[in-house]
Amino acid sequence: NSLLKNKNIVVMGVANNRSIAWGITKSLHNAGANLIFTNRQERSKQKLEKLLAQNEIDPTLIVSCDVADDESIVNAFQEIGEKVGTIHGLVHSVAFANRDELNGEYADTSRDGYLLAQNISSYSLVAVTREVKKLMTEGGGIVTQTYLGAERVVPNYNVMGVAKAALEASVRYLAEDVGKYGIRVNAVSAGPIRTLSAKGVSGFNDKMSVIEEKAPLRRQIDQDQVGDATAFLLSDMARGVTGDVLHVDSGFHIIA
Ligand code: 0WD
Repeated sequence: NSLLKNKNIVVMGVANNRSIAWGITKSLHNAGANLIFTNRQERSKQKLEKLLAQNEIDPTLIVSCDVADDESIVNAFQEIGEKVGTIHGLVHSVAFANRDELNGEYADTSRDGYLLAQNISSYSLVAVTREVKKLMTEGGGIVTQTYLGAERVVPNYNVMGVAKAALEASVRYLAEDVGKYGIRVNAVSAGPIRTLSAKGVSGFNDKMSVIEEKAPLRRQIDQDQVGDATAFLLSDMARGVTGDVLHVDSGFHIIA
């Protein structure tokens, strides 16, 4: 399809072929977008280059960006601006929390662990929006990745649930800020998908099996489903949608 033909879209957070951002990459590529990638680590960059080559996707640009570091964010988007120019879309698919705080009691979360989860998983969207909006001179779309643990208590998700709640509130406040420039900000709330990050959450397998039992569609969610929903939100088809959270979870969130 040509939903995103001639659109320049930045994808943040491809760690490997299981990453949600990789499913999104495939959907955006199929929709005809030109893709710019950011990676935190050199190791991820090498994996990404290999993946892209295997799938015959020619990246417009790959730059390094550590979202924990304002200077790194500023430099990354400056380079993107210089080498690519106008940006039409951005995918934010990064999060982090200490593994030892993704189990047990939320009340035991340390101050540092709390701030780290907020910093990488929530504040990063604010910092990135501030930089990318300068390049979205023709309007654009920003999509982040969230999870049901923001709205409900999901066992063990703990500090990350609170970070996702802040992320979803940020989506609304940012949507109001940048709406006047023709930029939309939305989130996709994906059901559980087996990725590198998901390995850190205790009891993850139980979360997956409950989807097959209880969700209206009674089947697992995969990266490609999240990819297609993200492509929709970035496209003109979703031009009337902003500040929203779209659940891609086989309908699980509607079930009591
Ligand atoms: O079930 C799941 N897997 C779900 C994940 C359900 C619903 C939502 N999500 C969310 C995650 O919370 C996250 O926001 O989707 C997003 C992507 O998660 P993923 O695809 O499950 O995880 P993974 O494949 O591990 O990718 C996470 C990325 C990695 O990319 P890089 O390029 O850095 O290797 O986040 C990255 C992580 O390293 N990341 C950072 N990127 C830049 N700066 C940083 C950082 N400081 N810290 C972590």
